[in-house]
Amino acid sequence: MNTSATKSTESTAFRSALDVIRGVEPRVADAIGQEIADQRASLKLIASENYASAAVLLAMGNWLSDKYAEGTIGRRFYAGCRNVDTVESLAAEHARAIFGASHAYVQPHSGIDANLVAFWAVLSQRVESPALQRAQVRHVNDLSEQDWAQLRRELGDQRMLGMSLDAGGHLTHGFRPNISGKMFDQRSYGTDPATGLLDYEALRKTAREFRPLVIVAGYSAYPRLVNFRIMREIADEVGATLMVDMAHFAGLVAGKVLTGDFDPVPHAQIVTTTTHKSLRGPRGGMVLCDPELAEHVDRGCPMVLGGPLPHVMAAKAVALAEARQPDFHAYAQRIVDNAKALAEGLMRRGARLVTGGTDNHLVLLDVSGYELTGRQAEAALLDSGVVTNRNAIPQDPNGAWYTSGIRLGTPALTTRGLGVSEMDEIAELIDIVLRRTEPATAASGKPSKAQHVLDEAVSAQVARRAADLLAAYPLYPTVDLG
Ligand code: DSN
Repeated sequence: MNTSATKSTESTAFRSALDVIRGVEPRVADAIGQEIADQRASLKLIASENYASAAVLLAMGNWLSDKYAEGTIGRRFYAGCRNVDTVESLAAEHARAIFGASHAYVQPHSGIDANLVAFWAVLSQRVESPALQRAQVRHVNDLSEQDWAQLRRELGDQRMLGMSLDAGGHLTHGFRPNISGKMFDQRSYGTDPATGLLDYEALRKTAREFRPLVIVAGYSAYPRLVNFRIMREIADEVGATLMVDMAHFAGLVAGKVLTGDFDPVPHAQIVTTTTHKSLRGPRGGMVLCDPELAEHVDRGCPMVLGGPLPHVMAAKAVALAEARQPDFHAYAQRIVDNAKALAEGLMRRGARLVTGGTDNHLVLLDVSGYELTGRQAEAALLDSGVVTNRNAIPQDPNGAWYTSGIRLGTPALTTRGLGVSEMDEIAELIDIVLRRTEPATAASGKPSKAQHVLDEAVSAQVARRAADLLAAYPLYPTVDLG
């Protein structure tokens, strides 16, 4: 279809949808319209966000949403699931083909859900527990208090070793306030304080002492590559299952930028991901695994998950079909080229980056050099039209709430079409804002960790330059809402 025909078809589809919604609750139609306007107007550098295609978005708004489909294909708890079976098997087929996985489970609603499914699958495969066996074959609602008590006794204190949150790991890799830190007796590995890089020998030593059932690799704020061959070697040495959470970099794996030792799928027994970050699909999760884990993973619903979302599985199938196209490889490579250009632009202007650069889609900027907390930097940048999120850095003196870092990612702006020269200008804008921002004074008379002061003329000027940059790369150029 030519571009003007596509433009007219997509515009008609979204306009008609908004008209229908407006007829019932106009405030919802307005909020949806405002969201696209806001996204079009902002310089989005949130490393975990992207812009899904019109086809992906439209695949979610339909009648598949009305269907219950607990269970899996061929083993449903509801009748009438043939169309759900079709979209679920298409999504799984595309996922297996892209990632070279022997099994794909596409029901998880999010990355956290995918990780919970994976944890239960590993426990169920590895731990001798009659109570767990019973739990797996019955609906969770049918389990008695005694069943649950026995399950807890039999599972005991299984051990998990995951990357610490401040080193770039994720909440679900055993952070104490998260359920993963309560399900397991947990210990963390970090990064080398001098370099910020993963220290495989320290990790090997911890694994030898701790003897975990599962080692979790993967990250949400580590700007370098992880060698999954070494991770598997360590896991094998201590008898652990290697689980990799590739939520952040799944698009780089799909796009064949991360291959060999840096592709988790050939090395880990189980890999989880979200589908909406660098993979550019709908908001959701997915689990890939070796054949021995497949039946355990497939029990995710109803063991761990509520009813699957068939409309989202349909959108996953569409997004994964897109990721199988050759141009997705070029997209994935541009994400990394852009992140490197952004990192170089910042460092040339004197900024300090955790690990001194990046090899993937994200940059972790230590804003303590600007004498700011992450929270102040995040707010000052937002005032100036640059959307980022604050993030802890290793051994962060300001903790996980105020933080000393800003995480910047390039998947979204790369989708929009911005390239390396725009990244250099963005580095300049970020540097201008952070140099001109100061901590406000708190009521105690000390510098505040939360409030900042930035001259409005500076933020307005940066916001204008950001808008000029974006004007050359319209978001959803084929969607005109009138
Ligand atoms: N919230 C995601 C992120 O921003 O990295 C991870 O869950």
